[in-house]
Amino acid sequence: MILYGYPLSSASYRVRIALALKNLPYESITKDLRAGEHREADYLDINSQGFVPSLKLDEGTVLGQSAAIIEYLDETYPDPPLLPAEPRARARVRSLSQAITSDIHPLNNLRVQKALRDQFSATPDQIQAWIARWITDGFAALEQMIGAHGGKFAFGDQPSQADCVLVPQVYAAERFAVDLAPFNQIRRVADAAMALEPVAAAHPSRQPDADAP
Ligand SMILES: N[C@@H](CCC(=O)N[C@@H](CS)C(=O)NCC(=O)O)C(=O)O
Repeated sequence: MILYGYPLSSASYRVRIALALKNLPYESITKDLRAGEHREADYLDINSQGFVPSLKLDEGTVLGQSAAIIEYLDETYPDPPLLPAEPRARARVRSLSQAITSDIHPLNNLRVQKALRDQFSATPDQIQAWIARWITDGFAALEQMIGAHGGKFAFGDQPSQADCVLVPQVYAAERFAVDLAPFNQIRRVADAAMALEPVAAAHPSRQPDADAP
């Protein structure tokens, strides 16, 4: 499999964690977002949204959207599972994940930051405040959701899709100097996940092109 991604991209980081937890080998191709490589014609042929990640499967099919990729991996390589078998638990893991993938991350990704800067003349401080606002709002709700079951990880005592998504969002929050002090549950479960070697190996600093800004 080939993963098209970028070290600092949260959505790529999610898939790297899932691949690592399942111990699946893959080739990594970096698309440098700061250089606009994800908007070049050859990559738009692979991913018409111009987003990373994309996962090219052995027989050539290309999958986009990190959550869809993680669910595909889980269905194809079920051990260890990233979604619980029991439908209510499965739905809760998806709720936690989507609180980030649908409601926090899309407001803060690069194209939104660029639009704020170029179309609405936002300053770097205003962009930072925008990012912090949506992460803080979303994390306040997640803090309740995670605390409600009190497991070792984001949901329960095994790492799940929710951890694949939470760890990169915590990393992004730290990069953008968001105050995480109020979020004890989030920090607790993110630390537990990051202590696992496969999760640690997916960290941006440990990727082949880690020097990319
Ligand atoms: N919902 C998509 C989001 C993908 C996404 O926003 N990727 C970011 C990097 S984390 C990206 O490619 N941004 C490029 C841009 O905003 O121009 C997914 O989960 O895969």
